[in-house]
Amino acid sequence: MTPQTLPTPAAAPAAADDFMPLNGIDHVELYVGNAAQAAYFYEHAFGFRRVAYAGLETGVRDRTSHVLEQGRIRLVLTGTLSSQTDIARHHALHGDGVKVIALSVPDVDHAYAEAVARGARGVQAPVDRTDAGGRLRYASICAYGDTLHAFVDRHDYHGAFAPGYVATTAGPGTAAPGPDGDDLLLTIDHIVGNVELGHMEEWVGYYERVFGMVEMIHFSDEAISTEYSALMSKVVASGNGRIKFPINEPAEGRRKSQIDEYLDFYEGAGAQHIAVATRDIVHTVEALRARGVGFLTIPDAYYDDVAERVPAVAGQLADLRAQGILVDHDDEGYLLQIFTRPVGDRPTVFFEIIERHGARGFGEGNFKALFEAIEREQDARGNL
Ligand code: TYF
Ligand code: FE
Repeated sequence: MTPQTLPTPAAAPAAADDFMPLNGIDHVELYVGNAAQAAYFYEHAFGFRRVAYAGLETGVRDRTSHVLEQGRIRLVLTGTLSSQTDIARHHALHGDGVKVIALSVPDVDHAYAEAVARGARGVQAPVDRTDAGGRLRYASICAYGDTLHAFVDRHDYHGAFAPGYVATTAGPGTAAPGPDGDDLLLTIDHIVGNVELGHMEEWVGYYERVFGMVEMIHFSDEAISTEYSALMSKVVASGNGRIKFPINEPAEGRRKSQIDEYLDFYEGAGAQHIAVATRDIVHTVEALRARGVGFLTIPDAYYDDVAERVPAVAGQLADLRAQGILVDHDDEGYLLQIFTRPVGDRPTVFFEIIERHGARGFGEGNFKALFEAIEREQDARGNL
């Protein structure tokens, strides 16, 4: 197994002018229709481990939340216990989706004050959440659509995830590690947001202004279009390179853009995909397939010129072809990637599995093959 080369962080800005230091993604919270069953799915299909739970048994009366971990990835799956909560409203409108992208910060009060001063809309002013496990500091602000960014500082907290939660290791949610006992998934590589037509620049500006993120060279400003669907995309990243947020907006095509399909079914802007890094994508995809995860299908002809395009993967070609894994390269290296089908009822949220070997891009060389695969699925959904 070749060790993965994580993207080298760009030169970090000097501490003095980094008004918004970000350690990384603390967790991603999804609001779902049935958190008990979603937890079972992420555990048994994706190989996450249950680590914490909050609900009626822990004194929480309006919701139930399951916290799952794998590698450095932490997901919180939250469902409502009544029709009268924000969770119920969010789920009725959007279906299963990402509600909170929580960022680990050294100082929640500072992060919140800076964000609000720079034009972010505050949702939750900084609060202490405390219990026997200690003190967790938390705040949140609005992002695109109904999505929030939270700021989390857990350095004084030593309990299970957060106050109100209890540690869980056994029961119906017994740990289900990968087939060889190793984690299949290591970390979140990027999280993509889909925003309405004409709003991409505004959201790129939001990340630049509020978080001090910088736009990464992605692909040209021209819309990426295939026969039917088209989109525009720009990527913002934190100065230390640990957080990458591509933002997509639909563009004119012959038929409905895949981004429009998302916006229609999500009923607004929201997180489109969570890309998770793995060290051995062939093994990971094999294991995920065996556990029932569905992936987009790529025509076999895609593999005809892969060994020429990216000689470094020639020896792995049969495995990559067998698993339908895509290959791209840039001047810094190559990457391997694959996309799941939407994971819920609506054709909205999906996952990407990515193995980087130096390349810092997002698979631009695969966009045509990938978008054609997405369009075949759109056709099957009657999306003309
Ligand atoms: O994050 C990215 O940019 C790649 C490619 O609707 C991509 O994963 C871009 C747009 C899209 C699906 C995948
Ligand atoms: Fe991606």
